[in-house]
Amino acid sequence: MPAVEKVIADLVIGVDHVGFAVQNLATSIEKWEQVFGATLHSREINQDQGVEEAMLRFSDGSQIQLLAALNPESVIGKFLAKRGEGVQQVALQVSNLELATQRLTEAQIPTVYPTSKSGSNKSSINFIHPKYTGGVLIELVQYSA
Ligand code: V0V
Repeated sequence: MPAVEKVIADLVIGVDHVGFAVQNLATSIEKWEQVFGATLHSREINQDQGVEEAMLRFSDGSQIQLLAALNPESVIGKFLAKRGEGVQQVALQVSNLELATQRLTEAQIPTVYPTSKSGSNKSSINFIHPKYTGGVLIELVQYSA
């Protein structure tokens, strides 16, 4: 059993966002704006991840991410087909994603990618597989300075 205490404890800043898989991005944005009072912060296409995503913010700075599939074979497309709409990820902001990925790998905690990928708002992202975290996909996100 590898040592898993404090693996990335000094690198985690806090919860960055909760991500929802949605069928229709425009309708979902409208719902979060109209019903819950969130404000659209950004909207972009990430071809690498096969998603169109929107980040919405509340007045305290907390964020909701809405993820729509660009095609049925994408991660979100498969998630929607298998499970329907719902929470797809919880994202933690980290101060150093490469170091976090390295430490997780050393501790034999399964990351989805060996190195960082591009995320929204010029971030770098990686993920911890849900089989390690009680069935919840954890995204790790680092924003450029
Ligand atoms: C799959 N499973 C999940 C899950 N996806 N459990 C909780 N949350 C999820 N999101 C479970 C599924 O129920 C199965 O459990 C098992 O994992 C294997 O399922 P699968 O359908 O075969 O899925 P895989 O293995 O093909 O893919 C699972 C992984 C995939 C985690 C590898 O979702 C992935 O690559 N995720 C990272 C990329 C990503 O999520 N991109 C979209 C967001 P049982 O049946 O075995 O118990 S992009 C994004 O967030 C961006 C751009 C951003 O933030 O900026």
